Amino acid sequence: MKKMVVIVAIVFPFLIGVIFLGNCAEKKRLKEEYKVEENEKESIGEFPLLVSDDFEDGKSDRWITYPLENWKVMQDGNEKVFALIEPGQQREVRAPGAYAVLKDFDVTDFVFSGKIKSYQDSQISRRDMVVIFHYQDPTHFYYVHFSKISDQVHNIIAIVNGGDREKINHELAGDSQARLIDNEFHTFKVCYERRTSGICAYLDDMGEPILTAIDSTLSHGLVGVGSFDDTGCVDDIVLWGKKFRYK
Ligand SMILES: [Ca+2]
Ligand SMILES: [Ca+2]
Repeated sequence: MKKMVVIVAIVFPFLIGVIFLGNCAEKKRLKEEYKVEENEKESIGEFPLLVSDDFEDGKSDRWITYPLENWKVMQDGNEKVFALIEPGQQREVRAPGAYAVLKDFDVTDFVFSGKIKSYQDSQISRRDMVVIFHYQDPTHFYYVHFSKISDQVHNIIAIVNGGDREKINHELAGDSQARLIDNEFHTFKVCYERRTSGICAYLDDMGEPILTAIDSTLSHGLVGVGSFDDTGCVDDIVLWGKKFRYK
């Protein structure tokens, strides 16, 4: 009996130790496998994290780019960024001339955030970077135009629906706050809620949108970035959302 007690006293804590260490190893493996960074939120409300990209691996194979050769991952200071190195050309409809969209994430509701920087001369008031969403094909998508000035076609939310782009945001032409004023990075966030068809766009201040709209014309598609007719770059892209499912 005494022998039995001694064996249990030695073996039991040993087994607990093995299970505990095994659990730690499993957690470490999962963390490595999915590379969940401490600073990346795994979900926003009910929307799971779909993708994040800081371009530090030098790759851009998650993106479809237009024009193909105008985009490349390159060094910008201490960071690798995804850069639009040549402006796009105007196409058959008035719309951003260059863009890159994330190819695997056709979303309805979403929150899309990241950093954008314009390489255009800061004296040029019509300088811009855009955020694309609900992209379905080259002439059907929405975009948020961030610029240095606000008017009917600058610093707006617009729809491209088979023809020239049209302003759809509530803020009157000239009234929206234009913050793309320099050659620094600016944090953006664009959100769409399917239930209300509400669209919100933020720049620098993540608490107060500078552009708002309600529109349900397209309702789903890919997200991305670009510029109407300038150059610039993006970094630290994060997308949370609900994937669209064909019925
Ligand atoms: Ca980076
Ligand atoms: Ca421009």
